[in-house]
Amino acid sequence: MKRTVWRALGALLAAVVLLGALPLSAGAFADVEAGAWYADAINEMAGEGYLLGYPDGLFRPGEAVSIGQFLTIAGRCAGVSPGAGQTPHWAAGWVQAALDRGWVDWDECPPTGERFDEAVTRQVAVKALMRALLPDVRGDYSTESPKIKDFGELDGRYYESTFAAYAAGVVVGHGDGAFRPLGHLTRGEACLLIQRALKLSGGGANPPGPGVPDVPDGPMEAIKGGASENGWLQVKGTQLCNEMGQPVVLHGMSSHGIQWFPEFVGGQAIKNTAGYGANLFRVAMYTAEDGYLSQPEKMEKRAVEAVDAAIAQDMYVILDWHILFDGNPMDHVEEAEDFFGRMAQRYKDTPNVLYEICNEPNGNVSWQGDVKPYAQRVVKAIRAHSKGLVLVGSPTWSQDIHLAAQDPVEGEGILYTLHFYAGTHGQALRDRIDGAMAKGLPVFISEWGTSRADGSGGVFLDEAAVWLDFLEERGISWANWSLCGKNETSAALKIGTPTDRAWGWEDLTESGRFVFGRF
Ligand code: DCB
Repeated sequence: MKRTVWRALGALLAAVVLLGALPLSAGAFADVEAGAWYADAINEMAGEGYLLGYPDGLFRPGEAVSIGQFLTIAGRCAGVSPGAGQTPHWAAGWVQAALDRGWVDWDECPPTGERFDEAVTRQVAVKALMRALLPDVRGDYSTESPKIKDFGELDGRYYESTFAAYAAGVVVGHGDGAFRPLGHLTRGEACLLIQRALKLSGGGANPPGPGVPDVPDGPMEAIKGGASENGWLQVKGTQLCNEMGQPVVLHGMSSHGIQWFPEFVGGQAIKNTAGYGANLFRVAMYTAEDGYLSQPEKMEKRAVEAVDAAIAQDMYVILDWHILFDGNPMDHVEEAEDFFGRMAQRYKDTPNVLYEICNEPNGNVSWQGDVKPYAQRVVKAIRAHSKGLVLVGSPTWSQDIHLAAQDPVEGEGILYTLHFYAGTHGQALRDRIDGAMAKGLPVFISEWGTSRADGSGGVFLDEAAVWLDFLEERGISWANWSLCGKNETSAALKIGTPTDRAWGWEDLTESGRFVFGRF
């Protein structure tokens, strides 16, 4: 037994030495002071992607760690994927993964969610951790129990895992020798325990990268930046603002064509993007290519279901009239007036919905002769019922915002879309945005991709990063093409990824990881 402890200490020492040799970054969190006893563990684990902290950039090391948080981090360290969560809670998939593997039992943490935010007891945390990372370690009663001063308080159910934790050196006990099985752990302490177990397990070589933040501000029904927080959106100058007039930025995924990928506009798929921090979703309802024009009832029903699924997650949602092969929106202006009139009526009391009236005009089409007059008519149809924002495209696949800037559409609550693909479009188009904004045009990136303009090639992540930094500086919102598992580089999911469960990092493509990491 002494041996095991020495080995554990040795591993820890090696880790400390290794850490010392690394250029220690400034530290990931403002409230984790360098030199604090838990700082190295937190910084190292955050650096490897196991910890994400709170969305406000703090870690809150002194706060009690919840069951949901603890199981999420343990799951990431064990390299498992989240399971099919039974509630919309952000941790549901991770708790399910722990339940499926017997790291915790139903009575310790029911999958129904009501206890996910409760502080975890030390005995449950240690059991889950040992089962997740060091399932083969054993400690014997006669050696380990004397180390635990308050052994009498330990429920027999936790003997095996607690002895194992002492034997391995994962738990070294308080100065007074007590384990406090029913006490709680701070987030800082939890981090130290998990890191010890992770190192002893030989893990840590293949970290998962950033995933679902372990501790969003609240349950996903009230995601950060969602509609319940921001209400009706409005435009002030060139800036998108919330109902109170404060700037807001929306980030999220665009669907692919809903006629081809219905499973990616189901409730679970949309919820998964919210779980990674998206507060926006775009429903791309193609008009041509077997879309709305050839099967209007079916496509409208599907679009409405997708919009409702996004609303259920408190997200903003773009209803996109996805013209593409039909390059001139005027060709079907009556259908568009009819459709958007009905939708605006349906969602007249719902601040979540934005209306994108023509995805990408292209071909032989002009701003003044076609797109603007089309927009005037459809805006009128929408405004008869709703004050929801309207997004207007422009010729050349929604790149000609300079033409719109010279001659904008009349009315309130209108933004102009610009679409770019990082492998095709660069500085010239960014300059065009600055030029249009200088003329007072509000810009919205309702579609962009990490690929070339044909949806494949690359991916071009360096170029995409330049683009996103540019947009962030200007407070411009965006949706990324696209949420599907098609065999093209712009797709966010790997081919064949199931859509009925949460997605782990390993489900995402290179593009998906980059984009989800930026929500
Ligand atoms: C846009 C469209 C979008 C298209 C992507 C990528 O088109 F809004 O529908 O998506 O950008 O090209 C692609 C899918 C393919 C699908 C194809 C046809 O990724 O899986 O087969 O639509 O439905 C653009 C944007 C920009 C430019 C050209 C296109 N451009 N385009 O700058 O030349 O030709 O579709």
